[in-house]
Amino acid sequence: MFDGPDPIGGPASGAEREVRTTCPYCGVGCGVVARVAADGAVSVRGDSGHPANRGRLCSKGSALAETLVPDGRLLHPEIDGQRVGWDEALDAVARRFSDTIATHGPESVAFYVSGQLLTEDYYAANKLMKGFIGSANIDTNSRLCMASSVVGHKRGLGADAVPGAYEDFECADLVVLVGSNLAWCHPVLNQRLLAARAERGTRIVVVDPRRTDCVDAADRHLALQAGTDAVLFNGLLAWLDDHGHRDAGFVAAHADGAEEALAAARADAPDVATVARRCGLAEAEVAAFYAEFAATGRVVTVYSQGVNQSSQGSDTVNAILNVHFLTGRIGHPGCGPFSVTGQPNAMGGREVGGLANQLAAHMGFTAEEVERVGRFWKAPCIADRPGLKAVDLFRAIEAGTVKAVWIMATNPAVSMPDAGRVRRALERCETVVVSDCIGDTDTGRLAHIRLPALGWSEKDGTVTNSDRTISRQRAFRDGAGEARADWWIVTQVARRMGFADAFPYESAAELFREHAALSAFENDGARAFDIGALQGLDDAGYEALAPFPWPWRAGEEPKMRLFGDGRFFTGHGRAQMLPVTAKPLPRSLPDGALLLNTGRLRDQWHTMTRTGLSPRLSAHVPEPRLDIHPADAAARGLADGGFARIVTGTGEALARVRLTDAQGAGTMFLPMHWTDRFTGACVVGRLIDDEAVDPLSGQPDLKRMPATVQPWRPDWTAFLLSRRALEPGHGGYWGGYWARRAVAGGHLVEMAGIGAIPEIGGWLPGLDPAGAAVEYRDGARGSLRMAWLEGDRLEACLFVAADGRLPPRGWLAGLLEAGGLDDGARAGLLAGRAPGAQADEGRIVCACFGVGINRLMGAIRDGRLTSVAEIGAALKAGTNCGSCVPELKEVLRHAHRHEVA
Ligand SMILES: Nc1nc2c(c(=O)[nH]1)N[C@H]1C(S)=C(S)[C@@H](COP(=O)(O)OP(=O)(O)OC[C@H]3O[C@@H](n4cnc5c(=O)[nH]c(N)nc54)[C@H](O)[C@@H]3O)O[C@H]1N2
Ligand SMILES: Nc1nc2c(c(=O)[nH]1)N[C@H]1C(S)=C(S)[C@@H](COP(=O)(O)OP(=O)(O)OC[C@H]3O[C@@H](n4cnc5c(=O)[nH]c(N)nc54)[C@H](O)[C@@H]3O)O[C@H]1N2
Ligand code: SF4
Ligand SMILES: [Mo]
Repeated sequence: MFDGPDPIGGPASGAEREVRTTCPYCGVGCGVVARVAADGAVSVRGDSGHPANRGRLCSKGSALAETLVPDGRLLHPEIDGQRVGWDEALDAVARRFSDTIATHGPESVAFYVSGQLLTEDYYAANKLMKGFIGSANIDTNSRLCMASSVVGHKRGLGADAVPGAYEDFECADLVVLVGSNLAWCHPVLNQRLLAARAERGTRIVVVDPRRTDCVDAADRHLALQAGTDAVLFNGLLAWLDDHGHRDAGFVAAHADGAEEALAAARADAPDVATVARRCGLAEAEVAAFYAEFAATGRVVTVYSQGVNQSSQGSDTVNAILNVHFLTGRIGHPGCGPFSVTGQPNAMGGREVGGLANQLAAHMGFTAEEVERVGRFWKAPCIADRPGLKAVDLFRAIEAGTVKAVWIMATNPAVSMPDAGRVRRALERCETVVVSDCIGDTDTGRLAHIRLPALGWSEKDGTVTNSDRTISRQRAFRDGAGEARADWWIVTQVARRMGFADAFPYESAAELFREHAALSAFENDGARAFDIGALQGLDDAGYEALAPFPWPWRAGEEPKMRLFGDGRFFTGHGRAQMLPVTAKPLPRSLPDGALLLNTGRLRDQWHTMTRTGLSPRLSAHVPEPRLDIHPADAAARGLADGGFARIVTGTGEALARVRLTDAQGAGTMFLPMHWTDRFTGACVVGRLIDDEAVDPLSGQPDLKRMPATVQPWRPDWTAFLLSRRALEPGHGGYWGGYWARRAVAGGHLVEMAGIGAIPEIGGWLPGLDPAGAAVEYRDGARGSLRMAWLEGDRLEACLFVAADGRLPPRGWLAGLLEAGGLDDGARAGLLAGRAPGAQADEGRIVCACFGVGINRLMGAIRDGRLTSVAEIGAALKAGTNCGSCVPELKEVLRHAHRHEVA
């Protein structure tokens, strides 16, 4: 359907080649062209022929080649930490699962999978569990991500189908971002929105308790109280009706439940004054937003985790759908509700039925559907009822009723709420199998059997992005070590469990054809998901498959936009408006506690197993960072750049403090990314309990956890730079606070501790303190500086200070990359700066061109730069993906404020 140059072949060796594939990070699903040079070096660029990005990439996409390093890959199957062959590992998984099922029944086993699997992998895992093991205990990390939207879609639209397309962002007149930090989390979609705004003046409203980078380009920011979105949208529904903005024709012909929904909305939010009070907003702001919404026909309401990850996420989704139904703003260019999905294949997982409460291909557990899928699969004992949702699944593991679990492509020891409890449950579980591309993950550490999976660049299959576009991910390199495709691993285990006939697959294409056939099987149009046109696709066609949106029914064209005809997938074909009653926050807020909000950073991806390998991406926010309002910080004695200890009922964490008024008073924000592999104590999942869960979707509330915070005052601080990888697993000193990251040429660990400085001998396994080439001690000031050389190259250096005064890291880190040290560098080594002292880059603001805060400030000062364009001309910063533009503006504002003062 979308034209573009023909994709060029899969893995081969020798000559230079280019392969078109898809970015493995967010749900925008950008097309990527990977170029493999004759020597095997990889570079990437955006695919100008891909409909999602038309050549654009963000900082994470641009840095993909940097993450294609062998560091940390799981290369061989392992049982109890010992390398084994594939046969032995697969036999062991099959035997352990079969034995458990034979003794305790099919409900005693489970799979926990992920939106980072390809559709073909997902399809195989779902078929094995639901069709052949006979239990629906397969759930996915999409439970933590999109489950509330799934419920909202099904209730309102009758199917889990995003109505619109990315193009709608470009032809809308108003885009409302609700609980979505599009600038950081869907950057290319944000770029498309900003380009449209520049061209046609699209207005943008941000609804988020934080002032995110999205606000930079917005006309209005509604910094509402966390958890009050349902009030805001109920109020809007009532207001629209009261002020004559109902599309009476659409409602009469195509929507049910309007009066009930309006009655509930009026009870909750009868007028602007009530909404303003309940949401903590000014009346004028609310009134202006409502009027703007009413006056604009082309409105897209974009929502994400600020809405979904809530104990009333499903209802909030329906409150949003209700206003689009009341005004008939759905199914046409430039309007509609738009759930932006997180993971590259969150949507594909929903299509195959990867959630425990779905069966397969948009079918659920009615007797008719169970019979139909069972017949299609020729499944002897298909599951006939929903299985356990993620939180309940891990509780069942804890209780011992689930005795064997296979975790694929997700890191629940970090990402689940009450991650401490999840870890204890896994420690107790009889059989834990983990398939991952990375060897040492927090979850992998708890596994009995570890299976090496192919990673991006090696794996082959399809993914579905946020606007239902299905794209191919293609392999362009051989797998690392003995890693194999996830679908292959599942297929092999299924065969060994006795289901060889149903798992004959030798290629991803075979799985795709079967998936396509099931989507069309006895589908008379009642099921939205139908890609029957592709059930006969041959291998060459699969290889060449160009991106297309579903549905693509046999004999028809793919459909970019749904519901334009006013027909929905509810039984009666009408949209369903639902009465929604806003609820108070699910947890009480003790005296002195603040609300802890959690989410994402611009340049990291989830548990950092891949983005953490990139020095560029790790430089934007180098350490776990707590954002807090200056007033809340002052009241607690917290200083900017100091440390904070954050405590909740389930756990605690240590993080660096950043004071910022972007954070609303009474709230704090911690990124979700750090794990035990990257820092001493900042697994955010440990801080959040698993009690507050949406009763319908099972999605946990990860954004509103009461927490107390206090200063943590170390007696000394230090950093260690080393050419060799530094990880806690390698031994050495890792007490108190530490955070490690990749730097060009090596590794950097920041450290801090209480009490006496530990014995130096223990710090650096393999490095003898007596072997230090240079050493400087100042007993009075409690400072110590040491450096180790190998030949004339810097091997490692350690700086410790009791007064907090440590040199900048940039120049020293650069020495790791340099060849031999010249005399000047040697002389500067212990001072931590070059003799001529050029400015240290400092924290990196522009990841694409590696431009740091110090260079920026210097250029602004010396070059008298006053605009982002001038910065771009001088330093290139902000001229590639543009994600740092809001931050550049902030730096400019700050620099000029300083100048005036
Ligand atoms: N850089 C980067 N991008 C990513 C990812 C990543 O790890 N890194 N992950 C991907 C995935 S899987 C996902 S799911 C998406 C998530 O994408 P987003 O949902 O955009 O990201 P989050 O940071 O989780 O949260 C979004 C916003 O919700 C706000 N919020 C919190 N509470 C409330 C509330 O009560 N009401 C409202 N209105 N807003 C609230 C937060 O302040 C935050 O700014 O990102 C995807 N993209
Ligand atoms: N506090 C808090 N917690 C959250 C969230 C939040 O906002 N706040 N957000 C939630 C959301 S929306 C999400 S989506 C989750 C994400 O959380 P996770 O899914 O746990 O995070 P990832 O780091 O993406 O884990 C993916 C794992 O799969 C591996 N992997 C990558 N590709 C492959 C592959 O092809 N095959 C296999 N077998 N393995 C692979 C990676 O190395 C990594 O270990 O976190 C959730 N948890
Ligand atoms: S926007 Fe998302 S899909 Fe596109 S390059 Fe960035 S991370 Fe990858
Ligand atoms: Mo997600």
